[in-house]
Amino acid sequence: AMATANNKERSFIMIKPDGVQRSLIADIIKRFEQKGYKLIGIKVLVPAKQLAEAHYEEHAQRPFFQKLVSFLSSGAVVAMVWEGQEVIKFSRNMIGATNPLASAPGTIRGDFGVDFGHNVIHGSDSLTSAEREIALWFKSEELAQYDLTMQAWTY
Ligand code: FUP
Repeated sequence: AMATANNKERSFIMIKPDGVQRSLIADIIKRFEQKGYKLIGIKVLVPAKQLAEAHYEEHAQRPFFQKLVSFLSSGAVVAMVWEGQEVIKFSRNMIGATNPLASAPGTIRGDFGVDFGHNVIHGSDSLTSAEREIALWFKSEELAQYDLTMQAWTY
């Protein structure tokens, strides 16, 4: 990586209740891990309605808002923070289009998505939303700082 690159960019990634119910946790994590991104925060929770509303606040005036919020708080989610160069843009590419009928094969929604409203995963869409969402879901002490470089116990 170039010295000027921001290897510390962070994105908020969340496996939604349908993704958890369909046993996709390991597969989704594996994609980010294999690409080389660094997992610095992870937890499983059933989001309170208030948290779900805050997460989707940009959609508060949309007709589908209540459905969106009750879906997100209907079951367990896996909330994560992934770190690495261009992670926001790259994870949106890995996630694929919002409409599962339009998302390319090879993307998470293209491979697993069935329904427009239940689309398996969320990923921040900009630096501003990433910062807002990370602060909403995680305390700073829940984010780990560490290196992924080779250690003496690896070949
Ligand atoms: P995305 O960033 O791809 O998750 O999509 P959006 O932020 O546009 O939408 C957030 C969620 O609202 C999506 F998961 C799907 C849902 N949604 C609807 O249910 N109906 C709509 O018309 C638009 C979005």
